[in-house]
Amino acid sequence: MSKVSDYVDNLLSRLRNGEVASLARAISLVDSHADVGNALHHAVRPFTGQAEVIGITGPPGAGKSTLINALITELRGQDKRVAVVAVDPSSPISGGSVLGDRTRMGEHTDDPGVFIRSLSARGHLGGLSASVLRVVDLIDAAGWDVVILETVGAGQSETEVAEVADINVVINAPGLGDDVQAIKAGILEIADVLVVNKADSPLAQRTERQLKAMLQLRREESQQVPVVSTIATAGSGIEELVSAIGSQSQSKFNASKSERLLDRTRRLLAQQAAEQLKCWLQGDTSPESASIITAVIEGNCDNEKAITDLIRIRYGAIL
Ligand SMILES: Nc1nc2c(ncn2[C@@H]2O[C@H](COP(=O)(O)OP(=O)(O)OP(=O)(O)O)[C@@H](O)[C@H]2O)c(=O)[nH]1
Ligand SMILES: [Mg+2]
Repeated sequence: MSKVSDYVDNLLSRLRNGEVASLARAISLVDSHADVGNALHHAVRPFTGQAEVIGITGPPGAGKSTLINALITELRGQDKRVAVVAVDPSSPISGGSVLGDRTRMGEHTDDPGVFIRSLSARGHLGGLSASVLRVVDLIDAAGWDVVILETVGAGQSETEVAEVADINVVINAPGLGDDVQAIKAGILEIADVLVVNKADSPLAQRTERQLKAMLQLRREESQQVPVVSTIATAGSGIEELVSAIGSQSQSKFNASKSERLLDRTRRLLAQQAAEQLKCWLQGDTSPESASIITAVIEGNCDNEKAITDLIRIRYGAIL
């Protein structure tokens, strides 16, 4: 056996025994060292599929971290072990918002049933969301019941990271500029549950009305997306939120863990395939590919056919 596989075996068994330090180590490895990280991710795979991954997304200052703090309290009350991964796709280095997160979830830092980790957006070959999924797999294999993924609102990459979650909760709050505009169209589309936080504000009802109207415009199945009002600072509405998440999860995956895992892994593979194809196609400067691209420019070939042809001539793929 090689040194790498000995090391991976040892780390895996400590991880499976619930050693928190080994989880932190494993996350750093998967996050940075390609070879050992890949081997480790491969090794944990058979043990994944138990944890439920809940995405919490929304504009800066909507109250995500405060709400997560309240959610942790609720879930701990149900005896669930909760891990939180905070991701900021816009900042290359974890900074201010992470410090903020630590304070807002501070009351749980001494609880061995709570694990909080921030992930910076720096240096993720193959895409940030693929990295997040791998980290989620590690936490899952380490036996945590729930993984909460906090993503700060930052456009396209935010939506991609949010897609890692089985169930997405999108949070909005009054008083964030042009209220509902703060929620980007793309993120609304992936919402399984919508939250109007800061319901103690006099403007909250207006935000809720606007949100429901926007939801109806943008999604045909809008009536299936529950809108929950919360006051995260007071823990109010959290029970309702947990039950809305539960029922959405039930209808989305038929309450089946294997279906949830299938769905999650399918998304991981699709994202990696997209990244890989992009690298391949961009690097292909052969005369054959140039002639296909020229055909596109001259209007003699549509994009879909060109993509198929580019893959076929270069890789002999059967499409
Ligand atoms: N009045 C009121 N204030 C709240 C509520 N929830 C959160 N806040 C406050 O709103 C501010 C932002 O809360 P955070 O939890 O840090 O928001 P966030 O969405 O995590 O912010 P970022 O991580 O920076 O994107 C803090 O000052 C909270 O105390 C609420 O329900 N009512
Ligand atoms: Mg936060």
